[in-house]
Amino acid sequence: MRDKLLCPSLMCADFGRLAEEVKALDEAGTDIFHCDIMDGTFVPNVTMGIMDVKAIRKATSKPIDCHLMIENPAGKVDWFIDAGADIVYIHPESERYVAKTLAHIRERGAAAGLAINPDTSIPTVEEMLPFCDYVMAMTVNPGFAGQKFIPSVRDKVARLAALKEKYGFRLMIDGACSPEVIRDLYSIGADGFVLGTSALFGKGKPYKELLDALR
Ligand code: S6P
Ligand code: MG
Repeated sequence: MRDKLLCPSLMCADFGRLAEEVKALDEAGTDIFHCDIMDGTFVPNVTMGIMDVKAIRKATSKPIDCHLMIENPAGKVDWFIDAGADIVYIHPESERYVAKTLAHIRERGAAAGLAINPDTSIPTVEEMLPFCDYVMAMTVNPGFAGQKFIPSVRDKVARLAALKEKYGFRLMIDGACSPEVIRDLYSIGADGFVLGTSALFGKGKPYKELLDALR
């Protein structure tokens, strides 16, 4: 059976106890810590920043990803790699030189990720895929936790899964990943899932119990 990567979305954690939350999630079996970085322009919200990433880096040795929902990320990816990110996702909708920026992330020794909005089609990003270690399909419009899954993205996930081997990327899903969505999209080829309010936070159960059940 393929690995299933479980990636808690830390914007959904209790920030008053961030280091404790990270340690508890680490011990419960997190694969990758997901950090949502927003600029209030590319998406209508602002959440985490560089200081949060540095604090999380101190609290875990597991991989950290930074999902950059910001305009023109090219000049800013270094900030997040320097803060401790192992994986950096950029959006093609916010960057003119996508492949160049992905190549730069790799040159810096991090893994390069492309996060694509629900209405961004595969033909518009296919030339970028050789530069990707991870491709993350957004199943909500980015900006907020707790939104509804957009069902039309399922077909795109299946078509992206068919390209994984050719380009050598891992296929991730972000947005409204409930246990049912995870089961279904894993069965059609998704490798990893960002876990927010739909599966992990605010459930009143220990993280380990929830992560074990999802795995
Ligand atoms: C949304 C962001 C996500 C959310 C995550 C929340 O813009 O990129 O990473 O934090 O999707 O999960 P849920 O289960 O509350 O939708
Ligand atoms: Mg995200």
